[in-house]
Amino acid sequence: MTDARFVQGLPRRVEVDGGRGGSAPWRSDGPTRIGSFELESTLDAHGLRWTLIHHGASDAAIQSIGLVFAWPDDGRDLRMFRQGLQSWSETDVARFGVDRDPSYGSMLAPEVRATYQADPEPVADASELRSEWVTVLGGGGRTPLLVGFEAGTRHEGTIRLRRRDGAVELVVEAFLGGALLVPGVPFELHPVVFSHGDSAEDLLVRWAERVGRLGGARTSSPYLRGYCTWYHYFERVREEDIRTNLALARDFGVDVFQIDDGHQRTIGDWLTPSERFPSGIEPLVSAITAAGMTPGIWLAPFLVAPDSEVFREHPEWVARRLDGSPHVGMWNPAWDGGMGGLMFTLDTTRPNVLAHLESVARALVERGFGYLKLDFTYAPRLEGLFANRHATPAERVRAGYEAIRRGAGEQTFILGCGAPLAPTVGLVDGMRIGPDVAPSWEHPPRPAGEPSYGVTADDVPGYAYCQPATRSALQNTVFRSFMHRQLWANDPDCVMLRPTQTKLTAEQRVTWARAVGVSGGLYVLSDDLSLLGSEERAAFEETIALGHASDEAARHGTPATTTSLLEGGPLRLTSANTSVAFDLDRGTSERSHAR
Ligand code: 9PG
Repeated sequence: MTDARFVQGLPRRVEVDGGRGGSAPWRSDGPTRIGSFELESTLDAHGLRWTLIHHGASDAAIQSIGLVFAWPDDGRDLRMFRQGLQSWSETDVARFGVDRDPSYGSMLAPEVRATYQADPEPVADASELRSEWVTVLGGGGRTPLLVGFEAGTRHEGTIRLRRRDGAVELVVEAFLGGALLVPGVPFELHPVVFSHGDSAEDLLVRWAERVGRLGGARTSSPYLRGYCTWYHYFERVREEDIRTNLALARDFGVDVFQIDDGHQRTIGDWLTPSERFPSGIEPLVSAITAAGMTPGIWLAPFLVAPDSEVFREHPEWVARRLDGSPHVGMWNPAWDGGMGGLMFTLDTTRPNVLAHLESVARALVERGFGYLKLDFTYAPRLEGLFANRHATPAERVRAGYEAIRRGAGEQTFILGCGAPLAPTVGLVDGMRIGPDVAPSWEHPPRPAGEPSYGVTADDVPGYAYCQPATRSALQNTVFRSFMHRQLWANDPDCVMLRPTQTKLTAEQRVTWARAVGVSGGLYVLSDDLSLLGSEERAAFEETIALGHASDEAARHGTPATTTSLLEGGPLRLTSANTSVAFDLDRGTSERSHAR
């Protein structure tokens, strides 16, 4: 139920650019004026509807516009469900006044923070917490209150909780990321809904159901058993690794056999194989298809390496930094690419770039791929000079996804990864909803000669969570379970069951496989399958059966849910008749029969 009393009584003021662009008391009887901007808003039983207009002689840039509410602070314990911006961003429950936003005191470059949060600016003080797209507030025995944007395709949205001048404030902020507004042309912001209910989990499922319905979410792909090369072979995958595992994958009932990072000569040249694939990709596609599986492939479509053909032929396709140099969307030493791992970002506001993305997707589908994993897709949301300066970060990301969907057609399964969640609804079939797993429970140590990631947890203080660790993937799987089959099919990331060449204990391997199972999300194995014996086989059968049942329930509107989200109970996922309790520190789990 919407709480009209809450939403009608309490707005205080409107802020532009977090107050740096000015602020004014909110008016209920007409537009609120701040400098050249005018905000027309109505708050009623349905929530907030708002439209922004700029009056002036020329275009004006705007970072964000926020509506500030007074929060009735009664001194009780207050908690916030924190939803992260993109696939790898942390999702959890934070205690107001105790926990910190990852940006607090951050010395990282703004573009690193903008990889994981909508607004790259650090929070103003130690008390401030934020959640992206949706939040639920509660704790201390309160009735939980959900605050959520109805969509995120035109712009992103952030909800903040903070202490100002002794009072607690709730801020509902539309993030436009410096996009230019045209004088006199109304920019309709996404409506914001407020709802109260006894269960935070139910509120989230109902919100996701509404957002999915309004956004034309693609939720009907079949339950998916996959194989992925990444978490065993990493970037060193070879042609023969595909062949060996393909022969064994059939035995595991694999539907989609996905070749991950490492098949390409360099980032950006997606149709040119690496030298580790001397026969090229086509014979492997044929072999996978002949084995009765759908071939899948990984690409980071919006990134191009300095040494790629696409960049050398079309340097003008790349966005620019404010100083005019090529826009850097990622630094990953493992990719090299001619400049030590610096990768440039394609300008997804240029029609010829979109035509290129469309033709790459079409070419991959024509080669026989029916599954595309689109990775590092946050890149075009980072600040920079793009040809169309009227496009918001959300629109730049979505335009890229739209082009790929046009080229790939309706039948191709598109998996979003490293993806801002909100802008992609209606375009993706699956979505990675957590950071990378790893063959270790905690963050792997800085690599020494073994297949590895370029960037480690130590490189991103405050955001270490977003770097590979099975423990973090599990946490996100639990907290984002409500999205499954409402917004897309959740991809919790790969299951690793190999008993050797791993630092995961037997119990940790089963714990993670159970989490993937009970979540109902994509079940993708990533091992050298020849290492799996009868014990691993049994764990696979047990957890995939759990997955089938949970996914079936999710298709009927009841995804697996965690319990007492805001009361700080133990981490638990329950679906149909099974409940699994997790111990994140130890990596253990207990499976029980739910009522
Ligand atoms: C391939 C991998 C896998 C994986 C993706 C993504 O350096 N980094 O910060 C970094 C972050 C994420 C990452 C790799 C490196 O993982 O999530 O499933 O496809 O890319 O490179």
